[in-house]
Amino acid sequence: MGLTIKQTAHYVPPKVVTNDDLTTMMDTSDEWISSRTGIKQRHIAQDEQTSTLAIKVAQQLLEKANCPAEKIDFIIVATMSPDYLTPATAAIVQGKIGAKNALAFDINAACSGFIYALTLADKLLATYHCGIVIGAEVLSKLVDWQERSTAVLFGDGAGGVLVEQSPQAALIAEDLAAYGQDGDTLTAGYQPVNSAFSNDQTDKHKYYFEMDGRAVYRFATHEVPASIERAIAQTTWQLNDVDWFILHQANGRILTSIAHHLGVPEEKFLSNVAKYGNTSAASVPLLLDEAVTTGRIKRGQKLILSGFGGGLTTATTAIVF
Ligand code: 4VN
Repeated sequence: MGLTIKQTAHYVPPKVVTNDDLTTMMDTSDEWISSRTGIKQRHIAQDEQTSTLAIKVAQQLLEKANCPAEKIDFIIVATMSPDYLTPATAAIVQGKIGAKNALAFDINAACSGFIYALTLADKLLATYHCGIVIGAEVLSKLVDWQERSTAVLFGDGAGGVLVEQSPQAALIAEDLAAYGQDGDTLTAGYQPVNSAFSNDQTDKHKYYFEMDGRAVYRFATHEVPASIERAIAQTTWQLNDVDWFILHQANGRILTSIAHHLGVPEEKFLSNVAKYGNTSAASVPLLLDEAVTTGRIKRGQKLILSGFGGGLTTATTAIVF
């Protein structure tokens, strides 16, 4: 028994902010942003919360799968930008779509979150039958819109999958890892201690994204190929058998660098970073759904899904779609 992906869906807020739009807010240029990151635009939430995006994805999944909400046993939302610390974004989704028999919780493994959640879903499907796994982010609320080194990178969006228990396991290998000792190279959302007993004087500034870009870039180019190699080693596949690599859309140049490290043609690395920027936990399911919908990814194909980033973390799964 294992997991099979029944349906995929995505939703992004309608407002598009182009690189040129950003030049009116900070000292940057389309040339700088596109040449270093491959990003041309991003979608930004105006009135939508993270749950709003996730609910749209969940509703589409139910509709596409022709599945009544009562049949859903679990809902996992991977996010680093939840509406609240409690209730969980997944619980908000559960209430809104009327999945009255579902358990619901969020997980935070930053840019690896969706893959961590998918792997957890695989374990839950040992006893449960049907679930929804969503990656959803409104990263724009964690961005300092005066700070050009990070503001140009991130965007908002959501993607997800409806998964079912199946005798034919589709998730055939997993490799999850954490490097917490390097966690301070990528932080956002610091919650200061604020009690009658505290003297915490931490700079509020820490609420917004802070990234040692070089360190995280170096981490990604070394640890992501290693994680992919370890996942492949658990299968009967060779690297060249993989039809598509669906990686976290951190930055276009990082994808090129990872492809070179692995010795795989870059054309096998799907990308939509130009349209959406870096959407953390949402980027893998958003790319997966676009590639399925446009017919690039077909049933039976061999996929590598891989996330990497905050934590620091990496996460790879090998999937027969
Ligand atoms: C994983 C990664 C990144 C990331 C790291 C560095 C970076 C994205 C640094 C050099 C800069 C262009 C941008 Cl590898 C972010 C996350 C968070 O999701 C996860 N961009 N860059 C330049 O000057 O060229």
